[in-house]
Amino acid sequence: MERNQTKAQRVDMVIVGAGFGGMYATWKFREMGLDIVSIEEGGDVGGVWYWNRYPGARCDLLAVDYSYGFSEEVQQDWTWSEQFAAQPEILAYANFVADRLDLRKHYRFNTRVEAANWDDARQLWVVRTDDGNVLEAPYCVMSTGPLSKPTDPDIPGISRFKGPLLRAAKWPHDPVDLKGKRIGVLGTGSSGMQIIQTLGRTDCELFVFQRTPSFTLPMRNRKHSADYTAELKRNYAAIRAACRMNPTGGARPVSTRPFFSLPPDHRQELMEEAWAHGGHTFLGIFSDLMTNQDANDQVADFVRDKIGEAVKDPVLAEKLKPRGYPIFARRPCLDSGYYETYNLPNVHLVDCLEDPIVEITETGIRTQSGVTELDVLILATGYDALTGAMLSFEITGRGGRKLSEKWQDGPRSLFGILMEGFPNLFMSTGPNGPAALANIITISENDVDFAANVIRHMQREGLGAVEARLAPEDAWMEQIRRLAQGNLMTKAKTWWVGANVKGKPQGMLMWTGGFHKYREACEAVAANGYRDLAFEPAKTLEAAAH
Ligand code: N01
Repeated sequence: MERNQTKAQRVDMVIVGAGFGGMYATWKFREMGLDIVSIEEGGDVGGVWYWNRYPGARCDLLAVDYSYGFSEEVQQDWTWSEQFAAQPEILAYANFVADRLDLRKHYRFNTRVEAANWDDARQLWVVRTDDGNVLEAPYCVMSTGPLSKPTDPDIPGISRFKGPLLRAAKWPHDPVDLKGKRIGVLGTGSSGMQIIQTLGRTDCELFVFQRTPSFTLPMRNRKHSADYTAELKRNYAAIRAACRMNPTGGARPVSTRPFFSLPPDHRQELMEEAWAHGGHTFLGIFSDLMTNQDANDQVADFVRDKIGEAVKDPVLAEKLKPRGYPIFARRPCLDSGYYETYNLPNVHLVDCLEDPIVEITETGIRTQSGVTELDVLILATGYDALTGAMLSFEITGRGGRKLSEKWQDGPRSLFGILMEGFPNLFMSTGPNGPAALANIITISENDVDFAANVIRHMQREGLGAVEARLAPEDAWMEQIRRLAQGNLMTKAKTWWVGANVKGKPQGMLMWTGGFHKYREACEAVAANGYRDLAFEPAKTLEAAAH
């Protein structure tokens, strides 16, 4: 059948994505009795964990936080083996949830959305997929993920490289033989660091092409004992409640103690203790690290000293020490011996600030000083984050307005969930929410619950369409702008501010006020009878039935 002759399938809701946001939405709306089709480009569930199978991939948020709280059955029956789970365990968890809650039957895998257009007269979305099918649904949920559209570096010759070119973000599913190879790694963000500290300890010659050094803190991962697991399972309700009250959406220490409120020796003692303890403890000892440059400088000096202690060659240590931006203004990583990796004889640093990359050749990377011959090149060069996935297909809202037009100066929405001009389109962990600055799973549950409550309200009132009102959306964007003004996070060139993609509008893309405040803002809209949202009565009997 020709594509334009395809008969549309009518359902209640289309959900895009099989990451943790999409899976939760699929469960939630199925439980509400909606007829759902969920679409996923990958071959199975897991989102970023389905794709990111690179050596050493691991979540540096506590597994207990980075897991669903909505299902007592799931959290009691699943057991995390260690504090910070590795990718295979997280993917196994996603599969466990999909099996236990019977989610796969709603999914069309290996399928991409090509376009979603709002039909105003019929109050529904017409969604076209790359297999030529068309779905029509009153509601659409975009759980496309903040980090799902990888970017290749803008380096001449990248397509000429003859050896395997592997992307951290789309790692091959079949095993890759890297034994004894000369491997180049481009990128020293969270992905690159995990690859480097893992491959560096294997039989290979590793060449790290570092442009901007990143700060990282020791993870000091620990296995969960049986007693600890039992205690955890007894306390899940309290842990989830704590996550929802926390700025990070996780059960983490948060300090109200400004850096300079303590004498220098006490500050030093706290930093040493936190460093020795590992994990996120370090981030929770002072309250003003992202607002007080002097405090930030002193903490950065402390970490630079630690790099000096870890790396034996003082010249190399200097090259690995980040300078010129505040610590934690790029996403801090948690590592397991990252800096120490550079003491190994098979690990070589190419400092691209001193010796910039000129081009990629058929057999390696040419920097100003010469060519480094490579068998394999690994790209860990990041993502067109937060907006990239949503803008990778055509979304057309009311009156034929494209999302790319609405977002031409940067993303705009209310809470990263609803948008003026795009009725019945809900996002989970969208831009303008806390997104990557807090626990993605806590945010997903919040956002999907918000959407579910709005839809229930519409069902009760016989309403056919909802969107954000323009004034509250503008006010939310203004709050994001004001919060970011005093925040040192804007002082580094990162994907957080859109600086890693050429031509992307620059500015803080996320809500920096903390997850707890974000949740309160979402709840206030519901408590105020949704007056920040504009509703339309159902125009047709069919629309009224939803
Ligand atoms: O990407 P990044 P990522 N020439 O954007 C370099 C999450 N995550 O995939 O900074 C040379 O951080 C670039 O250099 P520079 C987490 O939220 C979490 O590592 O532009 N280098 C940088 O070093 C994270 O923040 C986990 O100078 C080039 C790197 O590529 C987010 O994903 C694990 C270049 C990109 O770093 C993204 O992390 C992994 C060029 N032309 C990811 N272009 C955990 O939970 C780019 N680079 C642990």
